[in-house]
Amino acid sequence: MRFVSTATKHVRAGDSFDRTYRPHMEAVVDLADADGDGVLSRSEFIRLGAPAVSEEQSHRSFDQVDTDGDGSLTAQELVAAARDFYVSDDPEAVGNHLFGQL
Ligand SMILES: [Ca+2]
Ligand SMILES: [Ca+2]
Repeated sequence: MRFVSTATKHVRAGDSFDRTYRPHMEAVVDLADADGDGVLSRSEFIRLGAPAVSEEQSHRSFDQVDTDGDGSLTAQELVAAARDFYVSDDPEAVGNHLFGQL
């Protein structure tokens, strides 16, 4: 429990979470960005799919994480979803659609 409260405090503190997570998400985008435009299209994101996640769920996740609705995912949108996953108590939080629920 102490780990969870300490980790949550770290995630909520300033921009330290973004600084820590951004390189990870940029690497994910780089690996999956087949056309090299610097963002993930829907098809690039779907190809990333986790084995336990249906293609239908991947489409729903894409729609949730694409918060500006431009049809592509940036590293920043993925970082925001990850932050949301760790700090939000809302079961419908965007990050829960990407990573599942704790
Ligand atoms: Ca791309
Ligand atoms: Ca977007």
